[in-house]
This record gives sequence, structure tokens and C-alpha cells, in this order.
Amino acid sequence: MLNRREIIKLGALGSAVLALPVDRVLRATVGEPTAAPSVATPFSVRMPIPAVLRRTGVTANTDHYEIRIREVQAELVPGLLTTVRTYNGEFPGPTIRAFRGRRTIVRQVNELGHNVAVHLHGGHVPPGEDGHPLDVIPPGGSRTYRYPNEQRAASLWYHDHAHHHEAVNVYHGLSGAYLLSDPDEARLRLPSGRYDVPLQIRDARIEEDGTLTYTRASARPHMLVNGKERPFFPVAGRKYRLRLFNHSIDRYLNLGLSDNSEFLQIASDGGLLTAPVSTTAVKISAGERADIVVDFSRFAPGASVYLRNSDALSTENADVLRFDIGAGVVDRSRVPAHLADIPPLPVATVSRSFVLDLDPERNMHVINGQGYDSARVDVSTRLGTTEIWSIRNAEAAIPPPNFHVSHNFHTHLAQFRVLDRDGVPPGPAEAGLKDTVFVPPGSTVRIAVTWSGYTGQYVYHCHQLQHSVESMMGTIEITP
Ligand SMILES: [Cu+2]
Repeated sequence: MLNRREIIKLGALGSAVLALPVDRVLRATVGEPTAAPSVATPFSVRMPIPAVLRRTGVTANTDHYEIRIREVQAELVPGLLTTVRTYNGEFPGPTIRAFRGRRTIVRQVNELGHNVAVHLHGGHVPPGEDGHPLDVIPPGGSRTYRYPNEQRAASLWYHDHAHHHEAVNVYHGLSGAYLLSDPDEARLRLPSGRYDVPLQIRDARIEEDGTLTYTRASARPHMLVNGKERPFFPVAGRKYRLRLFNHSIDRYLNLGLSDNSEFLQIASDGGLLTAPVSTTAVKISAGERADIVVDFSRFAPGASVYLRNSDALSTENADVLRFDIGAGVVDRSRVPAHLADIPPLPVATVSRSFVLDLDPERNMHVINGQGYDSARVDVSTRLGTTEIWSIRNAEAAIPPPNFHVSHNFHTHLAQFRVLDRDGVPPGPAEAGLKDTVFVPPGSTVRIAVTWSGYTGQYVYHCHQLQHSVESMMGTIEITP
């Protein structure tokens, strides 16, 4: 069920509109968007760091939390109020800090007028705790999710996943960071505490009256970092761990520093890489994460450098965040040459193919010719099986950025390994544990995935969320 504003925005075509790609729908119903609203003086507001959620209870091995999912007005742009959907009134949601070996229990209360489901993206959790698209919290209801936190340290995130609502809900604010740490990572003495900062980056279209408009990617010029339009962030002249999250509903980001200088990538979706990778850019599609370490001591105090998206659309702002460098401070953190061991890949015994394509008759994004049907099991496997999945984007090889024909691929439950892209093994930054992988038009990505830990049904899907809304999603059932 859409709210009134969404129905108006989508041209009052009713629920059938949900089956159509948003770009086509919006072109047909509201025409080409007008020029980008000029709402913001860039870099005029300080970037907030979302508060760490306070526990409501604690036992020997468990941390308890409660979150109320509700609509509030937030100041994404100075002087404008925007109606957003939030976890606990915060945009983005509060950061949940979790620790391997301690359970996290979160009671989620739905105070919105439509269904929600909370998915822990990247989490290795039982099926009943996964926030399955049809396992929803109705309006006025509540649900308690239990996360075992038995996986390695990683920058996970939580976001809405209620089927047909996920794209609009995430776009309107239902996402937050879930930072899982462990003793192996703590021992490394990476930058920590106030020098370990999540940067939750996403696009938006904010009208001159503050309205956040759900529209196609090319009409969303505004870039938010931790809920503010192009903010600035004062940093000390030392090393920072920056956890980059792409919380956009569909665009990818190609992030680097405006002086094109090198930094270190230390982690991907599923946690630390084996070794730091020196690079000038990290590319993350919707839902992916990359942790980087930037040493600001090489800049003079008083200097500034921007975090720049070098694949920005022409309609969009490329510089998303300005770092203002302050005085140098004592820095005892380090980035060791060896970060973590990645478990060896078990021998794969099953191979499967997934073709991501547009069904021209139904004008829907589909996998292997079929749209999502919760009553159908698309893949059945035995617990503990390692499989090679070949994922092909059959759309014509139109070079990105084109968010209509780009896809990516996200598996629930499992962290996988990328084997190759069009036959070429991945670079070191993509050789760690992943839960989401970019699949550009015309390309094939092969992954190896082990289905371990839990039996039951999970989904896999394109994380360009309007595509999963349209039904680019399937069900895997893991049997004993
Ligand atoms: Cu897609």
C-alpha cells in the first residue's frame, strides 16, 4: 500500500504501477523531471556521525535494543524540513555496535501506516530473523529480531525489506549501520573510536519546499552523507578509518579523493581483506561497503580535500563531502601488512546460472525469465553445499552510468567469493568476502557461495531496489 503522496507522485495508476520499471513509469506519468532544484549551499553544514544506539538491557551474553520506526521531519538541507521514515527518529538510523560472540536482540516497533521488515544486510542469521520480504511487521505491530553475531567483524547495515515497499522505504530513510567487531580486528590497532567513522552515502531529490521525491536516478542530483546534503567534516591530521556505505537505492559510486591521492582499502562487505590495497578509487554499487584508511597527516592544516564520486551523472554533484584538515595529533594506530585470513574455498559441487534480464512482454526485471513468486522455490540445496553461481546481466552492454540496465546481486545469509568477471579474476579489493556484487550490462560474474549455518528459505535479488520491487528476486531453500 502506498501512501497518498506516493500515489500522487506515481500518477495514481494504482498498484499495477509497481510492476513497471520506475524510470518508464515516471517518464510516462510525470514526464521528464524539471531541472535540479537548487536547494543547498554546498558544504555549509557539518557532517553528523549517527549516534550509537543505547542498550535497553544487557545480560552476560546479550545486548538488547528497541527501535521505533516512525515518520519525522528532518533537516537534510539547512532551513528545509523533509518528511522522512526513520529508525528512532534518526536519519540515517542509529548505529548498532555489535560484538562477535555477543547476541544482539532488537525489538522493532512499526509506527508507520504500512508494512515494514528489517533485514540485517550481510548478517549470518536464522531465516526467521532475516527480515524476509513477506515476513513483515504490520502497522502498529512489533517484532523482535535476534542476531547471533557469530561471523567475523564487518560493516553490516540494516534496512527495510518489506516486499514492494523496500525501495521507497529505504529511499525515505530506513537504513542504518550495524558495525560488528571482534578481537582479531581489535588486535590490529586500526584507527578506532572517534577515528572510525561510517559514511553512509546516498542520492536524493529534494524539492525547494523540502519534499523528498521518489524518482529516477538521473533526476536525483542531491548527495547525502550521514543524512546531510554535501556536508563538511573536520578531521585531525592523522589516519581515519572511513566505512563507506552505498545506501542509494540503485546508483553506484566510484569514490576517491579530489586530489587523486592514494588511500588504503582494508575491508569489503564481509570484513577485512587479507592485506590493505593501495588505490585511488573504490567502486561500490547499491548496498555494497568498503572500509578505507585515509591518512590526513599528509595535508597541511587548513587544507581541504573532497570525497569525489568520479562516475557522477551530469545532473549530479560529484563532490559529496569536504574534509577540512586540522592540526596533527598523536596517532598510534597502524595498518598492518597482513589484516586477516580469508577461509579457503571449499570444493564446489554444484553449478547454477542466473540470467538477469528484462521481460519485454511484462516489462519487468526478472531472473531466468521469472519474476519473484514467494510460493515457488527457485533453488534447493543441502546445508553445507558450496556452489558456483554464474550471474549474467543480459541487458545490452550500454556503458554505465545507466541504472536502468545495470544490476547487482545480493545473497541473503551467505558471504560469497567473487571468482571472476568475464573470465578475469577479481582485483584484490574484490577478492575478500562479499554479499553484494556489481553486474554491469553485458557482463558475467561468477561467485562461489557456501550455504552453511541454517536451514530454511532465504532470498537473493538485485539490490537496485526498484528492481527487487519489480520482482528481480528468487528463493533458495536450504535443507538438512
Ligand atoms: Cu537490477
